[in-house]
Amino acid sequence: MHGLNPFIQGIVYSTYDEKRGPIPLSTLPRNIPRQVTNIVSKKTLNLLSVDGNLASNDLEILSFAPHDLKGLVNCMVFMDENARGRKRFDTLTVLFKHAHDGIFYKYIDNFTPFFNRMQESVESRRNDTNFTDALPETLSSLSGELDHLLRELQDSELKAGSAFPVAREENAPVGKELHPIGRKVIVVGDPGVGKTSIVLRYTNNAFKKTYVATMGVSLSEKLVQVEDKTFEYIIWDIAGQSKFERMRKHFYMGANMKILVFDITSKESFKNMKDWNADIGRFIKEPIPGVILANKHDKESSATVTRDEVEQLAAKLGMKCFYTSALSGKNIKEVFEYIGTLSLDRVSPGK
Ligand SMILES: Nc1nc2c(ncn2[C@@H]2O[C@H](COP(=O)(O)OP(=O)(O)OP(=O)(O)O)[C@@H](O)[C@H]2O)c(=O)[nH]1
Ligand SMILES: [Mg+2]
Repeated sequence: MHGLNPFIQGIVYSTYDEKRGPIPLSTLPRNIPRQVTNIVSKKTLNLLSVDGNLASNDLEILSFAPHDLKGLVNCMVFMDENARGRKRFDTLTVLFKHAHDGIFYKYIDNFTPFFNRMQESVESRRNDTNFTDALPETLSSLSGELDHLLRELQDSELKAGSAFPVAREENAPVGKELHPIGRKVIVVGDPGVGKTSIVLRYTNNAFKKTYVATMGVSLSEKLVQVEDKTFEYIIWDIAGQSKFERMRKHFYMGANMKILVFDITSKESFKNMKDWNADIGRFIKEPIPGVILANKHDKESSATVTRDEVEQLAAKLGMKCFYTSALSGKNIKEVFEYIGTLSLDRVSPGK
């Protein structure tokens, strides 16, 4: 145990050394594999040098793909009389697992003040000779603050009724193989079609009559056994309202599976299925498997979309369609079992 918050895999402080290039100066825990710290230092400092206009103190999210990791990166530029160009470039990266990136995208503004404060304190000491020696303490106090913040966010989300993914203490540390197999599932479709209700039925076997529009994204997770493999679904229930359009592309990134939902009593939501599918395609380069849900099947008598139309759409998009009802629970479990078998085909050997 390294005492880090279970959502945080590590913290890396890097600098651009004039002779050696990008190097990690200090890490928490100390034993993060070299391959990881090297790629973090290179990629984050590249961000600063490639994009010269990038303001000091911008928070960015970067992917360190081969390691299933992402990082919240704080870029810093300090004045230093002794450095070439009189500037010193540092980055501070908080690493987390790809599957948990929703929390960091969603709450990036909540993290900013912590990084600002840390940067100020670093700035005042950056040119001290013992700066590097004091870094472990700085990282450890930042780690404590982030732990506190993450727990607060988790509490408030739980109170608000949305499921916050639970990062287990025994989460595999950096560099180790991950068990169970993490799978990011995105759920999209027009507002009010029943995305949140479907997820709630699946994860809690519950149903709510009142419609509360999802703000941005709501995350939940569920362990599923498919044949001899255990999957950890991280379900991203994405808000359908158009005001969330801009942030959506962030939510699509890294998805392994998609669930497209329409409401059989809303022709409009059915017509928009193609657009939702295309929207995902724009931001995810590799095609991902998915399924179409014709929801609110309990209201079949007032359906405005015919079976023929549904079949045509399914054929056109190359996906299977299920008639579901979050109200009655019809086909909900089956849908998730089905996408489990889809992802089985995609699990690469050795994973
Ligand atoms: N009769 C019936 N009502 C449903 C069903 N699924 C959802 N609803 C109702 O439809 C309304 C909207 O459901 P939500 O799950 O919040 O819709 P959403 O797709 O998450 O909407 P956004 O978050 O705005 O994108 C709620 O009042 C639900 O109770 C269903 O299968 N049958
Ligand atoms: Mg919703």
